[in-house]
Amino acid sequence: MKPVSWCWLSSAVLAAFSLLVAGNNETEEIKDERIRDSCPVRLESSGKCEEGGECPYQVSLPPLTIQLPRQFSRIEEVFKEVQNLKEMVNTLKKSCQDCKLQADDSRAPGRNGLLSPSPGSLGEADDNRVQELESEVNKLSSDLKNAKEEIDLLQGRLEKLNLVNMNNIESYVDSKVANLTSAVNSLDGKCSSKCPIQEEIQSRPVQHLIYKDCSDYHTIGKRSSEIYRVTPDPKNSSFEVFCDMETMGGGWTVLQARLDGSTNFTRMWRDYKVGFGNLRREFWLGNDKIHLLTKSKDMILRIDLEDFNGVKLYALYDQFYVANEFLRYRLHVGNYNGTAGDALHFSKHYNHDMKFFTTPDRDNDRYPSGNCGLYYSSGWWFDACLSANLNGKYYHQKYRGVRNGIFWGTWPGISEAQPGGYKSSFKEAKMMIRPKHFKP
Ligand SMILES: [Ca+2]
Repeated sequence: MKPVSWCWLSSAVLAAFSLLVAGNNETEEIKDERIRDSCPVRLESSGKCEEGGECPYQVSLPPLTIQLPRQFSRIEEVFKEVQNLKEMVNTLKKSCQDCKLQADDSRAPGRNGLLSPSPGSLGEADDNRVQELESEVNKLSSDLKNAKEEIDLLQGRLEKLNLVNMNNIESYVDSKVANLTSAVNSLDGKCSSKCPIQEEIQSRPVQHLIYKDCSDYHTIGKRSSEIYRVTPDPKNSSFEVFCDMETMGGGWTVLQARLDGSTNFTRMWRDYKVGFGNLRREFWLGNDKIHLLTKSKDMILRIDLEDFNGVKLYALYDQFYVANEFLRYRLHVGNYNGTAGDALHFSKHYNHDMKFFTTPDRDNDRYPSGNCGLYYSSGWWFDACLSANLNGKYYHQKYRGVRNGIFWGTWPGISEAQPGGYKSSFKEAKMMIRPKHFKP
């Protein structure tokens, strides 16, 4: 019974195995090989049969190989993937740990010297910084102060240089004007003697359509002291002047007149520039016009004065020229002659020659602490400040206080102390010019 059952068992196992193999659609070769290599099931006696007893049998089975379905092979892939995933997770985990460490690092105070110091040291450092900034500000402000002082110093030097340059320019212009004037005069002389044609032209009336000053009107026979129109410079427009055709033979162009106080002479730069007043009474002709008149020809200046005692004196200057506005109407006056004294060159300290024109609103004087024009209420070629001022206030009698009346420092007795500090003034004053070479 038992061997049969073993055999059956073997057959059943084989059948099952065959079924498994048949279930698998493997290739025929594998099946053939398996059949070839497989061992048959063997049932054999162990050879140690007991007398009258049963012999033990043993079953030898061939090595068992179970073919798993193909899908099972994916397990390996899955396993590999799981392995990969595991590695990835580990990597991530590690990097996450690193991250955390870095994050902790960045929170840690005082690392690498780049991070914020602790609150305690923060305040201290701020204080130090504030102190540093304060000392820097102090240093800068002291530097600025020094710079300002230097600038002031340089400005002072610059002003001096400007003055020096201005003097040079003016001297240059003056010398050129003098040269040109003498050249023109010499040409005039040549023409009158050696150029008959020119002489003919000169004799025509058209030649005197332009009257440069009052002497030209005198030349054509005008003898009444009147208002005439003159054109000292053809490039500039003509203007009216009052001509004195009586004093010293006439031909005088009047620049200034005082006789009754009807015109206020306390005026600003603009008024002195263009002129003001009434040509028939009191007036200032105007610095621009005076410049043009004295520029066109060499002029002489005559000053006539009369005090309230009826004393009449005069001062004559052989040279008189007033520069243009750019040169602040600088006065050039020289070669005094006359009876009133040379008040324009009173002394080394009171000298009006070569001085700029100053008005109450334009300080060009040599008095450093103030404006002479403002103090003495007029426009004039102030030094620091004056030994003459023909544009002072008109007083009808002696006056007290600041000597701001019409003043001529060389007038006899004018500087003598008056009882009660009274000062003398003038009843009349007049300034007029005529060409140096004019022969009435
Ligand atoms: Ca001054």
